[in-house]
Amino acid sequence: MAIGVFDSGIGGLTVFRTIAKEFPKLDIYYFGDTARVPYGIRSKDTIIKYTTECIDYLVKHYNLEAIVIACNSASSYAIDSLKIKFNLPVLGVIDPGVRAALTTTKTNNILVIGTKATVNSNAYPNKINQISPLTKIYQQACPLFVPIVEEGLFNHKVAETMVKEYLSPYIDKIDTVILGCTHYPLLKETISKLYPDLNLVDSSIAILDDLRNLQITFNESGKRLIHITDKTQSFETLKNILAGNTPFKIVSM
Ligand code: DGN
Repeated sequence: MAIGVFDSGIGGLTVFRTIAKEFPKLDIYYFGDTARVPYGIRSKDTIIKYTTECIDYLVKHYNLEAIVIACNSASSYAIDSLKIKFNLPVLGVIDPGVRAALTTTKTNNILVIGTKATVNSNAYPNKINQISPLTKIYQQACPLFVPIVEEGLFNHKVAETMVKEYLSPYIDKIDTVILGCTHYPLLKETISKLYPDLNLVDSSIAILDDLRNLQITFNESGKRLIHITDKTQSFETLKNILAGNTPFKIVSM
């Protein structure tokens, strides 16, 4: 038995890496739809269609006990339909991210950053409002963060410039930032260097508790395989950083 970890591309390897480190004997099959990334600019129907096709592939090829949707854009739009379609626990990143933010904010003023799709979905504010209606929520789409990370420039001055550009309007108002995109954990160091007092919520860590709570077989052989739909330059750059020599295969959809 195993789990599947899905992302629109390779950014979800931040989640794969965290889960793999925490559960060394868990069998994990990662699927990154590198041929059709980015999902963050697509419509809800397309995000649901693409995500369903990729999960279908994993479910048909492996004996899965659960699926983790590492992609925030897919978690924002597709999670309900995936839960209906697949007869398995489907974990998204929104709920754990919200939980972690609400338990760690001291001022109850939170900034959510993500792709345009995630921000436009209002998935994070809706969830926060349900649990904590008095929390003040700001949102900011940061479309240039994904290409910066994919070019390996997350510690470069171009990253610093864009972090200032996107975050500075909120700094006096908030104490917590939800990193609502798979790629953003790689910018943690740069954000903390500029704004050391900010509390950064990394969903790849927050989701570990949800996994621990599942009745799944954590004690397998620690098999790992990465599936991609295209071998892109960004895949090679980020795979080296996030997943070392984990084997991979290219599949066509
Ligand atoms: N994986 C996407 C997300 O977390 O929203 C980012 C990449 C993309 O599809 N733009």
